[in-house]
Amino acid sequence: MCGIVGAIAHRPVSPILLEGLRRLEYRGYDSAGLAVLDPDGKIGRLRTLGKVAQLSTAHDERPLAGTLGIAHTRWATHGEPSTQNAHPHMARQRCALVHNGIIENHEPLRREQMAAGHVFSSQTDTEVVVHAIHDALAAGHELAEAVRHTIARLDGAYALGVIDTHYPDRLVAARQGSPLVIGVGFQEYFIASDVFALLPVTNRFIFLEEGDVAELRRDRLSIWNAQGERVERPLRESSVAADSAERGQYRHFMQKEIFEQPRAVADTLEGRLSNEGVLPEAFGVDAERIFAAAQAVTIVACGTSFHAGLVARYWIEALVGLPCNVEVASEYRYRQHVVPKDSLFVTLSQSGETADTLAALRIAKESGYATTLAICNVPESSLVRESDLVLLTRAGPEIGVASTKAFTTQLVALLLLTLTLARLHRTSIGDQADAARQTALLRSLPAQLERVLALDDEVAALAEQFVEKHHCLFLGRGEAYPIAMEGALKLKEISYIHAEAYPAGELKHGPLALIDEDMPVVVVAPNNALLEKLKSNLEEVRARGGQLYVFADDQVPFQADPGVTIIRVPETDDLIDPLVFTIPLQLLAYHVAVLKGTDVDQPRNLAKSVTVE
Ligand code: HGA
Repeated sequence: MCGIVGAIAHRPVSPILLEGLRRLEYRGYDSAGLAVLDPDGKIGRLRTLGKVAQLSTAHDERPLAGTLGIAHTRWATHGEPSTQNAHPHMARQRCALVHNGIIENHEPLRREQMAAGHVFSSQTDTEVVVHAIHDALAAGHELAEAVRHTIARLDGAYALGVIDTHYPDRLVAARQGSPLVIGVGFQEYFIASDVFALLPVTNRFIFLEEGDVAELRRDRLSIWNAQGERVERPLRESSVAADSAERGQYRHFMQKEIFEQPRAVADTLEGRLSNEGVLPEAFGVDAERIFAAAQAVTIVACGTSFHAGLVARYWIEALVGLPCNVEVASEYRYRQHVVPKDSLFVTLSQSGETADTLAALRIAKESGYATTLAICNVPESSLVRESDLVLLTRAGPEIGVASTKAFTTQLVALLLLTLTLARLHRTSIGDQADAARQTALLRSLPAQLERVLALDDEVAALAEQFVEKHHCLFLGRGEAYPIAMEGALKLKEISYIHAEAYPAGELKHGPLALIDEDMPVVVVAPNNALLEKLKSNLEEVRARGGQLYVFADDQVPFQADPGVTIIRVPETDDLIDPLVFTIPLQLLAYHVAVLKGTDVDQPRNLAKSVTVE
């Protein structure tokens, strides 16, 4: 959340900053701003409410010239979205700052600074940081030192970019709890919240570690760790193509990402399967030994990733026979929990920077788990770096705020985990004979997903029946229940229709009271052992005049009747049902949102990569 870009170069930086912001916009989009040190040694600043396009237009009218600058796209945490609250924030026209994160002790700092005569121009928590840096500079500290001095007084999370009129030759950055990467060019350096922002200017990156402070000059880079010692951080080359964050022929990123799923799933499986099953090395050299000794699994995640974890609980308990607990990270991190003996701690996150999930991981590392495993889409993320074991999903950049391909590739990763555990724990599904069948099934997944994507037109037509609705219920049983939860989440995120998911068996314990002709009921109905039970639940809805929309396996003998619409999903196997049935629900949410005219990729109030608590 919130995107930061900064640049120090021999060329004008405004175009680099604006393009960087455009590429980071998925992280936050309520306001944006940039500050550039002009040739006269003054900081020019532009801030606008709304999206980066507004800032670009303002910049066309009043361009900022200069070769050193910082920029920001905001997702407000403290203070409403407004021009006044947009970053960069400045202190006495001397220094300017951009911030991602939350300063938890901003109130006492603000009181202290106001008493000392500082005038505040925003309601943000951020502004205290720039005044504190100003005071440290005024006390005679050099810029990097002033930043170090300031962060020692901050509680909370931050990624910072700072410029100062007295130091036209440097840009200072710092991070703690929020991501920040340095881009390395020829006689120029950049900072950004992620690599995509900088791909047009470089593919060489240095990832700052927690507590690092960096000073970027045109010809040199210096980094200090949290203890104030000079350190070298490795330079890495990114193989991500600059155009990977482009929409191409698609109308929205979300649509592109839905249709990329067969390829994303194929890439996630690539090199991880042999004809005998999941390759032993898939999770790292030592993983097999630890997995074989595991007696329990805990999965912690947020949002869509949490739903992937819930599916995995059905798989792991049924196919491996180990107890599996799944919990949202924001709850897990703040409660006392019991760590079962020899248990694995698994985190799921697209970005690997999800604040609550990262915090949960850090707690888990102190709590006596046998090992920590991250299932993540970003190789250089904090979650990956801090976990013992890693399985990377290879979904590629996901820009749409509503997660799609990250979810299905997480499911693939969790299936690989389940099958590996099953083999090591010698359950029947882990048998050699089964392994060949599972491999074939997994390999058939991309083709199966292609087939289900062919439902696009049918689902688009169906979407028309949802546009006028204000509420919607999603039902499923077994593994289909978390898939129903994910379908409801997609619909509410991007179409703003209130959607809830229930295990179908829970209907009569409450939600049945809501059923009438204005409450569409979407049902996830794979052809599995729970189908007959599910059908009885649907009769309960029909008997009360509910409108049913049933996504059913080809082979299920459902009858379309008045009040019952059936959407046939190509027949598949129980093991991969959750993946297959996810797709039409994503398409449904997408088409409803398009028809409603909402901002599909950047829905209101939300942002991608939830790096604040
Ligand atoms: N707390 C700051 C920055 C917000 C942020 O990082 N969001 O993700 C503000 O509200 O401006």
